[in-house]
Amino acid sequence: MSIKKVVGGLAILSILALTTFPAFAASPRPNRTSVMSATPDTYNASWVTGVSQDGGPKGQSIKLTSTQPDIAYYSFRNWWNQKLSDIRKVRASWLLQGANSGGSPRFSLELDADANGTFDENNGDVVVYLDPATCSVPATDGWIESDFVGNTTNCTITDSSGATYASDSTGTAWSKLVAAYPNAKVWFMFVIQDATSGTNYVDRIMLDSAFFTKAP
Ligand SMILES: [Ca+2]
Repeated sequence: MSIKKVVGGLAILSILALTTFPAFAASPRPNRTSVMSATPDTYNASWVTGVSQDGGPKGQSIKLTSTQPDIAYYSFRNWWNQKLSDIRKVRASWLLQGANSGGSPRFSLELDADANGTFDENNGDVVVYLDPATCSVPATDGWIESDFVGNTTNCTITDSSGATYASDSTGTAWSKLVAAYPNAKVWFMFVIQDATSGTNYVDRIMLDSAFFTKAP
């Protein structure tokens, strides 16, 4: 699995999209500005009933369905501006049923690394990739659980700078991420699949005190 490879691939696809893949060019990307102006912040994604880590006919989860090179995403409003170092909980459960390539699906956590109130990847800000393929443990009924902040032994986190943070005897992946960006503030957070054909489900998403387990 290589995030850099995925990102590079996407860049190539984006260029190709201008000429040969209008479907991909038409795919919107989530961004905070759109969310704040109340443009819909989901794409090929919605809460569904009957598939849930909680089980039962009434349980719900977020269903992401897309076919490469199309994408799917669901973004999380009202979880921004806090310091990265103040985050205490980022968890989710996943039921991965799609044909998934490296890095998809994942959370993309955009960081205003220099805390200057803008998000500019060309000026030191970064996207952190929280990937269930590299940070999770098996649960029941095919679900896997990610504890991105607390996982002490089986978690690797990467970011758009190419850096890698791994949980080991010297600390958690998350603690190393925070140490790398001590001043960072959360800019925007979304779950996305962009190298997948098929369907994946996400449930029991915990972002500090916010808990997403059914349609809001
Ligand atoms: Ca910034």
